Amino acid sequence: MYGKDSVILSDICKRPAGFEHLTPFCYVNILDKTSIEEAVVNNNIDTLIHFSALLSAVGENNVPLAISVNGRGVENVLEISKSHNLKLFIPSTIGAFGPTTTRDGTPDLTIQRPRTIYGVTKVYAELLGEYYHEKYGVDFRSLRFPGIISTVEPGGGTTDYAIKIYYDALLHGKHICYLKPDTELPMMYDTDCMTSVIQMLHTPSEKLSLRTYNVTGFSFTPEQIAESIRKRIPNFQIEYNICPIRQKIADSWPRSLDDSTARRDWAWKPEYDLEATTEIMLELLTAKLL
Ligand code: AKB
Repeated sequence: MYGKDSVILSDICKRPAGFEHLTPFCYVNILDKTSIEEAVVNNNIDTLIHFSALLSAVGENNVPLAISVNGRGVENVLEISKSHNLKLFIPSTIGAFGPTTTRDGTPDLTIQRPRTIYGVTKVYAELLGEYYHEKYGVDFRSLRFPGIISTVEPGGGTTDYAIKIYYDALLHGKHICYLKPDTELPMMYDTDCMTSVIQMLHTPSEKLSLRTYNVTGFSFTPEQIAESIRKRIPNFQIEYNICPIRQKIADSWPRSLDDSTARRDWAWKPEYDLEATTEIMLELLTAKLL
């Protein structure tokens, strides 16, 4: 869409095999402000998309690292966005809500008392970003995502099972799920996620009534996703071995999100439902794995 030379990927490790041809790439350590600033200045960057974070489950196992990557990382990119006049996108999450939030049709503006370090640092990112916007005019934008389903293998989240289940269905015909069969969570397919970021970044500032919006695709339980897979792989089996940490996190998160403000302000509309997601995931993973 932008031309491959207009986007630079960055990481603290070499990019994965198969992605070499995609776009230019550079080393950036989110905890080292100089390395971010060098990349911004040397490449004349105007927009920064800040994805690095420890997710909900892995964050609970390494709280100090989550505080520094999720907290210090956000402070660094906000300061650099202020100094170099960047547009800045930082994703937020359903994890920014907690057990005292309404769990069905959770609105944009409501109680946010998360009980994970991931959630606490994401509320910090939302509030600090909005503060930098108000005080310094930084063009900060954020979306609260549900679980994102893509073919990229997941890393350390509570919603990871919704990706792993497709891998397991194709490779083993069986998935052992760490959440209870009736645990309902909101999710979204990869393409819709990327579309929402691009659409929101393109929306003129004056049309944004918020700086942090909910966006969502569809909600389901492990039982329901298993049923959707079974329509295409009839022998597929699901068993349950509950992980208390992830179950507790999932039970504190919304079952569904109200994203009507995003729909109204910048015409947000997801394309993928559960059936379309199962269809594309099985098709793409069949090509990748089999
Ligand atoms: C997680 O499960 O931690 C993430 C999220 C919902 O933010 N996928």
